[in-house]
Amino acid sequence: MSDLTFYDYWASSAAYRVRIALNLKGVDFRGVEIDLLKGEQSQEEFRAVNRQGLVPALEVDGEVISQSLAIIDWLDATFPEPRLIPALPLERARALSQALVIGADIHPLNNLRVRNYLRDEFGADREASEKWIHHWMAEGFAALEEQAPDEGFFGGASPNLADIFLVPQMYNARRFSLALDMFPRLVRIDAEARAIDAIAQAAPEAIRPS
Ligand SMILES: N[C@@H](CCC(=O)N[C@@H](CS)C(=O)NCC(=O)O)C(=O)O
Repeated sequence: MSDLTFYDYWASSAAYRVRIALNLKGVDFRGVEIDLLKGEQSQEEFRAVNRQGLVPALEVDGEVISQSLAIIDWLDATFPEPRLIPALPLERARALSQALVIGADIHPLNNLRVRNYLRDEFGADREASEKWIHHWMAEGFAALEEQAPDEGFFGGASPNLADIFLVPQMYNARRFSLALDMFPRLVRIDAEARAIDAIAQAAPEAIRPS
């Protein structure tokens, strides 16, 4: 059994994806909190772990995996049950494509360092920043809403990679007060996923240090 150290931050939605995968698979790990608001991600100690200065990162027997998708892919290959990334090529491509709407096309545009850059270099105030966030989230959610099933999860009877990316992004949407009435299927899937114990225990409010 590998020795796993997980670099996490309670409010990080990218780390939240990995927490869900770890919990669904029931994997044991040692958690290390990197406080993004205190700037710990930019300090040398963490940069030595992940040169990008981003959470999540997973250290496996001294080897570091960064990027939530790569970490979840490693977890799925190493702890196959329950399977999160489908095996059939077309289903696999669909799940990756849906997850990447969030992981590649929504989240990176709305990340803390991007918001800070917009503020510091372009003078974006709170209102402008929120408008920016809403725009990119709504555009990605609209594409996902069209692909979302009327019942069950993106993964069918149980959550798959797409659902694992959706739940934290819906948390971000609520956090940044995006109106969600245009996305009823996403709202339903998110609520049903968060009712699953392993997913509920990965939520920011469940792990936030007091
Ligand atoms: N594509 C990366 C994104 C990682 C990322 O952006 N993490 C954010 C937290 S959600 C972070 O560490 N931000 C620190 C910063 O912006 O300074 C992944 O999926 O792991």
